[in-house]
Amino acid sequence: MTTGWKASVLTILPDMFPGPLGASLCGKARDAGTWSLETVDIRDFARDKHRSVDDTPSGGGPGMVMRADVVDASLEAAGAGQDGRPVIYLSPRGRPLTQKRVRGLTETPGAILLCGRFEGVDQRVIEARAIEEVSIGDYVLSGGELAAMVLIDAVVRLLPGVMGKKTSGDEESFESGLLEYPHYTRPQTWAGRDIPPVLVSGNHGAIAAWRHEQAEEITRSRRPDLWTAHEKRQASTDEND
Ligand code: 9D3
Repeated sequence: MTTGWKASVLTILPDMFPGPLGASLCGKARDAGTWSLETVDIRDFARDKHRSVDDTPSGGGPGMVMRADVVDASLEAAGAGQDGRPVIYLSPRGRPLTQKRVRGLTETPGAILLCGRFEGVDQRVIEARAIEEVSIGDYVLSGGELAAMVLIDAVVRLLPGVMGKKTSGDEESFESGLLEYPHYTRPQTWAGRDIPPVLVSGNHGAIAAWRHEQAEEITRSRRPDLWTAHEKRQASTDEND
């Protein structure tokens, strides 16, 4: 394939891209043609002399709203609905992005990512094009661009050939529902702290057991939501054997 997975990012701040996506693993995969990035400057689709992309909210209230006509024209130009790529609007009121959705996106030819600024996009264009809304978490960003980069990074690292086989296995360990155990490397003693002796014992059974306990304790203390889900899975698995 010549282009690979294609991300089209619709934004009024195209200069933010590729940004971090041009470096490291994502940058190398892009140079290799595993994926490609196109930015579409929404402002190019404004029709008035001031090139306005936003207007005051109907019904009143603070801030500005991105115009349906301008956003829709940018979506059309990006090929929305023409090539099997889902259109995703990065929005604080979207469904939370999950590893499951990320994995699903690796099976599509790419994605068209609409980045909001101001208070958001006119609801009519979201409905007219049945656009999926996705959030990256419960905190407030200045706009959708960084969220689009997060989504792209998460997808690209899963594309074939981007990471070694070993790291895609570590994917599965997170999906098994526990946070990771702690890691150590040489020197054996640093700043008066030793590596836990079990890790240098050579006893692989004891090492695996220790790591599992640590993963459980870290999950229990930091992520009660994951811990509860893990316990439920354990209970239903035990029932069946
Ligand atoms: C007062 C209402 N605000 C919603 C929380 C308005 C508002 C704040 C920030 C509207 C848009 C934004 C910009 N944020 C995003 O575009 C965004 C986002 C986010 O803020 N948090 C998590 N995920 C995302 S995805 C896009």
